[in-house]
Amino acid sequence: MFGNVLEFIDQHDSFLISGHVNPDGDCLGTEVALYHFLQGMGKKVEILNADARDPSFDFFDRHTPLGVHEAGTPLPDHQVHCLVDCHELSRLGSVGKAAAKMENVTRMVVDHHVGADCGDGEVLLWDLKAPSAGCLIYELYQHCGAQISEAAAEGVFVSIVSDTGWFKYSNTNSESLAIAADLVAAGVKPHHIYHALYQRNPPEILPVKSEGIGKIRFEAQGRLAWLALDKDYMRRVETSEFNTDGLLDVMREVKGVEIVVMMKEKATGRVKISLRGSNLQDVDKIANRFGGGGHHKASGAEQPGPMAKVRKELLQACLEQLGS
Ligand SMILES: [Mn+2]
Repeated sequence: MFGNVLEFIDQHDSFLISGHVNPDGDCLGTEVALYHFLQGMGKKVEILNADARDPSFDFFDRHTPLGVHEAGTPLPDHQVHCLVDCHELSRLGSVGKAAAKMENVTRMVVDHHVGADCGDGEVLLWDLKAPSAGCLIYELYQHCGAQISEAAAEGVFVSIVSDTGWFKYSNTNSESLAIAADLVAAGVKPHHIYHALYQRNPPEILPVKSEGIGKIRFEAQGRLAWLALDKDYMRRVETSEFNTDGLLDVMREVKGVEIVVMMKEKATGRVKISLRGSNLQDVDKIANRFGGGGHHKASGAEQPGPMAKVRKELLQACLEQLGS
């Protein structure tokens, strides 16, 4: 796989890199690492996402321009479009719509999510067993024997800690730890990254967080934890810049919980679904039933709404999976 991809990269000059909507640490970190890898090979590279990065990722700006697409405008010229941490144009938001209109572009997938056949890619750097998409860029460096730069190492490190929950999840293995050790040797400072990501909250998020915790509910003798966040609450989340992923962790911390569900109502009324499973539960199967997907232990979907309908159907599907 890596040999073919390197050969393909060799034969092309200009690359556009885009990740999924609401880019997370794996998505952004992988983009950053791939950007520097391609630049190191003398390529013309640009990153363009549908959504802006979260302010906590501002440290990436030191080395890497993370461009944001203006919806409805055409994409800059490029020969290769790299789809990062996803494998379908539909995950790219406004960038995907603009990309569908481009001709003579080859799509390269850099991903580790469950999916059928090739997705929308023709060239694949796709490994379901990779702890993060960024690990695939690390492997690319290894494969061609190039020294990883500090900027690229930082990207791969953020991708790993993001997708392993700082080495807490079941995808933490000797491989992800060995890669992390190598990245630290290349100059990455884990405590700086942790501080940048999690220890710069404004005090205003605390009441929003505690209100969110108060909305957590349990079913099936505590095996299912769920949380439905309506529009009004989500507006306060946005103004306070609170990251609701923390609420998923709060639910996962409770003894006996096997499935965690978070539903967030967008301003449009659509409902974003996040699912997390314990070692006993494959939540990707539930996400698939609602038109989504991801990983076996962490998956998601989006539904048109209304919230009450989504909540009823989703909780029913979770209870069915739990056999209760
Ligand atoms: Mn990922």
